[in-house]
Amino acid sequence: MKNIVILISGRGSNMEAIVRACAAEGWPARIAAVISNKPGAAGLDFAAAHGIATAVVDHKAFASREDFDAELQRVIDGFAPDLLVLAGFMRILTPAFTAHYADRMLNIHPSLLPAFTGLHTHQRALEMGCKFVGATVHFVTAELDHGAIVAQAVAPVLDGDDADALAARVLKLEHRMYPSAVRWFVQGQLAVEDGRVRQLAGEAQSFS
Ligand code: NHR
Ligand code: GAR
Repeated sequence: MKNIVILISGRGSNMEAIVRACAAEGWPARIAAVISNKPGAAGLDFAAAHGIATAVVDHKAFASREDFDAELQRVIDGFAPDLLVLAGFMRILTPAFTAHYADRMLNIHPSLLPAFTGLHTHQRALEMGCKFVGATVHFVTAELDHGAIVAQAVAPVLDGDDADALAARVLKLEHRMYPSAVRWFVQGQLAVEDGRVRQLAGEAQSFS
């Protein structure tokens, strides 16, 4: 039984999708904890209501990123994670932290990486006149939004779309894609070779 720890900063709808899929599909895993850097994050209420351990490590309480990351790592490791999942987690993590969880930390980013790393991705895609937007599940490394790509989802940009409309359209795809990617990891169905990720059971790594 593998232990999954999920980091959130807010609503936590991707965390919720993973929690529900883990239970409904009988993964060989359990959600050991949901941890937020923001006190009062709505996702914490969902996790607690589903009997999942929760914790808050408030980044504002620390003098440096290094100090925050060290405490966050200490709290996370108390749950013996096999996999660390970033789900709307909004703090850039230090190289020491990402090295500690190398090859066992995933993130979902709301763009088709390597396009639009960083923040405000849908607004930037609109401003560039993009005809598709999407999301990427990737392994997390010290280099921001640059880890090996596990899966991607794509959605069209329609007339009249604003960033919120795009985010809502992509979020529906995220809620299908991220649980699949986490399941593949805990089932040992991912192979990483030369920075490219293969799904070993023939499941599609693209969603639309
Ligand atoms: N850390 C590392 N080292 N590598 C990655 O790939 C990471 C990461 C931490 C978070 C999520 C990422 C996203 O999917 C993520 C990937 C926050 C920022 C950011 O600029 C950028 C990318 C992501 C998350 N955060 C600001 C900061 O100063 C704060 C922004 C805010 O609070 O709203 O940390 O988008
Ligand atoms: C999701 O769309 C995710 O792709 C994005 O924020 C949303 C989180 O929603 N993640 C980031 O922007 C990470 N920097 P959720 O909290 O409901 O899962």
